[in-house]
Amino acid sequence: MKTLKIAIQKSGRLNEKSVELLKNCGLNFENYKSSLISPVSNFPLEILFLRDDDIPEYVQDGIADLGIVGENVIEETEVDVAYLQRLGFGKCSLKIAVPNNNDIATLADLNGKAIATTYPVILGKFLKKEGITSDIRTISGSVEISPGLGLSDAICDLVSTGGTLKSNGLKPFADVMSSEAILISSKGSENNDLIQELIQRIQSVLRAKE
Ligand code: PRT
Ligand code: ZN
Repeated sequence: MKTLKIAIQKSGRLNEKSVELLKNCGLNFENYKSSLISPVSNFPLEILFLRDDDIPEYVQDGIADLGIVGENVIEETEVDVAYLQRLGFGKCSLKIAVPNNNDIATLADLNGKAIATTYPVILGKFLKKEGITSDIRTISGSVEISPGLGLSDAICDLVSTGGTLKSNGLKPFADVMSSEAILISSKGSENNDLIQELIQRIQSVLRAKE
């Protein structure tokens, strides 16, 4: 049978839990060191270690059959992939946050305001649905410092503990989406026998954790 490929994050917030999940499924492989591909010795599978941003497209294009990535990244890249299983880790929310002292009280107050984010696609859809027209400023990182620098009136960023917002004098204002790590596959490969076998194993690991 054809060897499958699963793409997981190389390093970062999802790496450790992704590796742990696959190991708990009984898969034997070396964790990422310098090689981008690690073969599994006891299952026809290879692990690809990638930047999380690249995972949805690799899966959509069939370069990887499967991937583990945050729902936020999938939605932002607007790929067409199959959602196979929510994995219960990497939980966070994408929120609009505003400075503690400000005059933004309702969503409508965001009209004409500048919002800095690394999630312009998701934010754009949210604002459109709410009938709000803001100036979306796409930046590549350190979003939380932009209101303090006078670069924006609000931000839209991922929040888990809320500590980052707090230490930058910001408070959560509106929930845009909630997210967690998800197992995805290329469209049409969901019914592959090996993929089904892996899903079964993952589901029993998740059930054992409940
Ligand atoms: O290098 P690579 O591109 O692969 O990684 P990355 O730096 O883009 O992503 P990484 O590792 O930071 O996050 C990977 C995924 O983890 C995200 O896409 C989310 O699905 C998920 N996740 C869960 C989070 C958080 N929680 C989170 N808190 N991703 C980022 N954050 C950041 C947030 O952007 C903010 O800067 O943490 C800060 C807020 O955290 P709190 O705890 O202070 O609220
Ligand atoms: Zn990334």
